Order: sequence, then structure tokens, then C-alpha cells
Amino acid sequence: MATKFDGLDNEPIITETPEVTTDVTVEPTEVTEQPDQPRTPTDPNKITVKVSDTKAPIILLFGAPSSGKTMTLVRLARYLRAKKGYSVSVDQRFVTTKDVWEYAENSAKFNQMLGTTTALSGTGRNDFLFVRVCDSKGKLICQILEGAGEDYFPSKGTDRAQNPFPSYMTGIFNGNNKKVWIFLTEPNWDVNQADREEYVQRIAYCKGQFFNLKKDKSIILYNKVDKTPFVTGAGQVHVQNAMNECNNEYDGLFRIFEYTGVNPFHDKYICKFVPFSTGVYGRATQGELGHYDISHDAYPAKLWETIIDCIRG
Ligand SMILES: Nc1nc2c(ncn2[C@@H]2O[C@H](COP(=O)(O)OP(=O)(O)OP(=O)(O)O)[C@@H](O)[C@H]2O)c(=O)[nH]1
Ligand SMILES: [Mg+2]
Repeated sequence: MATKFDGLDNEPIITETPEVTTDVTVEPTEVTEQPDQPRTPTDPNKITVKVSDTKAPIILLFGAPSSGKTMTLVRLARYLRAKKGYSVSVDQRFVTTKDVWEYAENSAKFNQMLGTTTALSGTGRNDFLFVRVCDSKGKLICQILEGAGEDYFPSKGTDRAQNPFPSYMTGIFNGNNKKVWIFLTEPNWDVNQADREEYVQRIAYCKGQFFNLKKDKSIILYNKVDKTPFVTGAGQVHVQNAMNECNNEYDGLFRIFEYTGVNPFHDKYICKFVPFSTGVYGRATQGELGHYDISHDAYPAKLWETIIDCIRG
């Protein structure tokens, strides 16, 4: 599995004036209520957002609850920090509504989240974060949205394929930045067939509504591949077999991305496929979250390489 990025650091990806960010840019959060009192959630429809950098591509981790979006961000960020010297930090200007305490709280916990040694509890409504990835010289390479699975694909309800997205998502979907849509899938997803089909329809709907076919790119991420027999060695996966299985489990998913142009040499699909694992998880016991050990570097290395291909392509 490719892990080489020789020369990548020297090649311009974004031609904008570099903006220097430090790894931790967290303002202290003002606590106005007792910490043990439940706080009133901010009305999601009243939260407005603004992407201040309209050029740097945006990576969207799109997936159902518990598919692994947060842990994918954790794994990728750890790799980028440790192996490439990049900074990964929360964009403090993203939320333009005042007093969205959830964003302030999540920002304050961000570094702790990236260093986690246990599985994390799920991302709730309003628990989104917009994250900036800068190279070692401070150049902004991309921005990543960390959103809630319930907002991408609610676990219950009718007409879920066409359920409206909250404004923190549509604010990004409708923006001009190039987007790399990462659609998470997982082996033996513990739902019924109708849910699986509706998730595929949700992706088709999203592509129809929000894709800019001229510049956006997509990746189908087959997360939790460690649970399959397609892992053949440390950080090595039989990609074709994993892709066949993903295609069987998510019937119609790849058809959404079939190439319909006339170039006979074009790949069959306009999406890329990446098998992935964030790590291994111990069993949770009562009151304690399961232990988390990070996956082999080959996984985030391959994902990052694919993201960069999408950004450039
Ligand atoms: N075996 C295995 N389990 C994983 C992997 N990634 C995530 N998990 C499991 O899935 C759980 C959910 O992962 P999260 O990253 O929190 O999922 P999420 O998509 O952010 O979920 P929401 O925030 O609820 O939308 C983890 O606590 C792990 O138990 C993986 O690569 N392999
Ligand atoms: Mg999450």
C-alpha cells in the first residue's frame, strides 16, 4: 500500500497567501452555568456559518451515526501531525452566530479528542467542528467538516433520503470551494436492508442536489476493514475484494458514480475507493469506554494520498 509522498511538501496545492496557524487556537470558554446542569441546546436552525477561506478545498466526512467519521478525523489528524508536521486546528471564525456554546466547548476539547486512547461518544446535534489543515509552512491545504451522523443520515424516520440538512452543512455544501465528499461505508453494517438502500439513496440525492460535477470529487471509504478477511498483512488490504464486497453490501452505490462520458480510457467510476481502518477497539465495560489503539500508518497515508489526488485532479 502506497505510503510515499516524496516531493509533496514542495508542490503548491493552494496558491493563496499562506496563513499561519498554530496547532492550538482555542479561546478559553466562558462558563455561565453550573457545569453539571444540562445546558439548553442552541436551535440548529439559528446557527449561521461562514467559510472564511473560499478557495481551500473542503473535505466532508459523510456517514451514518457510528460509521467512524470522528475517528477517521482523529486518525488522519494524528498522522498529519506526527508524520508530516502539519497543523490541524479548529476554525474559530466558522460560526457567525454569537454564543453557540457547543462549538466553543468542542473547540476547547479538540486536542484532547485527537489524543484519545478510548473510543469517543457519538457526535450529537450541533457538535460539529470545522477544521483547518495547514502544512509545516502554514499554508492552508484543506478544511474538514466534522458533523453529526444524525444530520447526514438520521437513524429513524421516513423519507430520510431527502431529509433537509442543517444549515451548518448547507452553508458548506452550497459554497464555492471545491469539495471532496468522503462517503463512509462499513462491512456488515448492523441495520436492515431497507436502511442500507435508503442510505444509498441519500448519497444519490446529495450528489444530485449539491455536487459540482466540474470540480467536486468523491471517495467511498470502506471503514472498519479490520473486521473483514480482506486484510492480508499489516496495513495491507486486498482492495478489489474489499470493493466487490462493499458494492454487494451497498447495492447501487457505485452506479451513482459511473462515468457517463465518451472517453474510452476513463475509469469506470468517477469516485475513488479506499479501504480504511481507524484502529482497533477494546470492548466497552460498564461506565468505561473501550480502549483505542491506532491503525497502521498505511491507512491514513493512503487516505491522505487519495485526498490530495482529488484536490489536484
Ligand atoms: N473495528 C473498527 N471499529 C471502528 C472503526 N472506526 C470506528 N469504529 C467504531 O465505531 C464507533 C463510532 O465511531 P465514531 O468515529 O465515533 O463514529 P461517527 O461516525 O463519528 O458517529 P456519530 O458521531 O454518531 O455520527 C467507534 O467508537 C468504534 O467502536 C474501525 O476502523 N474499526
Ligand atoms: Mg462523530
